Amino acid sequence: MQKRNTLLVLLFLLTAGLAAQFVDISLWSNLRISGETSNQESIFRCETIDGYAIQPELLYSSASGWQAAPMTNTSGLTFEAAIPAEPTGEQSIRLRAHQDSFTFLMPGYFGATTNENQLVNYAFVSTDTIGEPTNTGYTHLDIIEEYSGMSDNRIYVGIMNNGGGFPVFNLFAAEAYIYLSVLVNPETLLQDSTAYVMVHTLDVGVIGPGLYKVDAGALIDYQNIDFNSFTQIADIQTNELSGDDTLILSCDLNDLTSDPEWGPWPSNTNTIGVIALTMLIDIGTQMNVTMTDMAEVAVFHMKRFAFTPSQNTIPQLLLPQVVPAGPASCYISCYYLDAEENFPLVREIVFDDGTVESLVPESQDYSDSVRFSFWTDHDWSTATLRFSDNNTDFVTVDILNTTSISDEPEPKVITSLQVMPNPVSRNAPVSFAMKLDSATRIDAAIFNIKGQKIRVLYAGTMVSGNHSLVWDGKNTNQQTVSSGIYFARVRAGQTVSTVKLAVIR
Ligand SMILES: [Ca+2]
Ligand SMILES: [Ca+2]
Repeated sequence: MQKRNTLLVLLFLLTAGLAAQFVDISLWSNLRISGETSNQESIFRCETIDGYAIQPELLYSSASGWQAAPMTNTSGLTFEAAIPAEPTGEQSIRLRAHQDSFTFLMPGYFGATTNENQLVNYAFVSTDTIGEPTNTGYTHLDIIEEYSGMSDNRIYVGIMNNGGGFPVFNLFAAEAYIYLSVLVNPETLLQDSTAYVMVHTLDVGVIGPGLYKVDAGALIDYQNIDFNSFTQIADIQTNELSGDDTLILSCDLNDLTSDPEWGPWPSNTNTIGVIALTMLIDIGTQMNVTMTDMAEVAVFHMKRFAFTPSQNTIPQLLLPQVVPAGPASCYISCYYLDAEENFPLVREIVFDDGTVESLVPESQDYSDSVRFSFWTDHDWSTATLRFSDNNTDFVTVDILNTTSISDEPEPKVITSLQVMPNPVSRNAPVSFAMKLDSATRIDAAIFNIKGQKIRVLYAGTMVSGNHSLVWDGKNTNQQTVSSGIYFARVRAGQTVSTVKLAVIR
């Protein structure tokens, strides 16, 4: 039991510290929600960290309390869930991930109207083995579940025990009891190894109640724990939820985060490492301290995610742009901005030939405008950018391909393009003679009268000078084309030359 605990503490410190050093310990990123769809759902998405792809569990608030929604791994590291929308009011989402002896979660949030004296408003962290300590009569020191909560300015840790209340002193047994929760900043733990401890006990000359700071090394060597090395920095509040066998320890976040050794706050990842413990002090002759139980390691992600599905405005599309991006290609972009910070369920470009492509977001932070872009070498003149945050109401903007049109005369790359013979007769190859005044990228192809590319003649760089290309009158599938009108188009840099061909069979 004690060996296991030592290993767990070490694991905790190393996991938390190393993760903060080398990996983003925010297990989830890019939390975002859509508008309410016609199915009366909002779609929630997030990314999880590569290598830590633990299946997230999602709870959402509803009029009938917290409900679970399954999260699906939709692509890569992206997880998605459909949240049934409440007709009115705000909804919240809490995520939790549990693996081995480690839980990562968003604590329950206490707003102005949330009662922090009700266990139902806390987020469940994890269960703990029932039966420690093995001595009879210590059910109050046996942690069986842990809970978490936060408000805008406090952090709450709930310890549920195996019954017997939360006594701090037993006169007949000459014992005092300590209920405590260790708090660490995973991002600075390895630099200064400072841990913080909320302590609930009776001061019998060993330690009194309060918020302390201590070198984490003193906790690892808990069998020789020296409370003299603990420095009190503030008070804590405790609250026993007697009907639920749960003790709530809480401290002011500012007392914690304003301590010089805590580090910057809010931190990059907004996380706090938490571990709940119970201890027994033999106040007979020895004042001996024994650790009696320890809950699982937890990392609280101090993030609240809330949204109001009944309120929705459609997004705005700003600054649509088409810019050249190399030979015969362009870069299409626009900015997407939504008042409710909804991400788009539809984000597509529809070209004039009906081709539909997905625009790619350059960020997933919808609290600000997000640039969507798409690189294409598609042959197009007009296109429509089409977005929707709820898959029902759409916002569109039409764009023109201006990349081959310029106010300034383009440097003329092709000085001549001739075709022989024209009209084209049966089985006679068509020759294109052209003169280039500089080395350039050339894309030459034959198109039918519907504008469909039927054969690529050349795609690559050509040096300056005279060149010729030959078309054997066949399409890409090596079939001889039928009689009719065709076009040979040669794109050189940003200039395009087209020659009409009459094929007579
Ligand atoms: Ca236990
Ligand atoms: Ca919206």
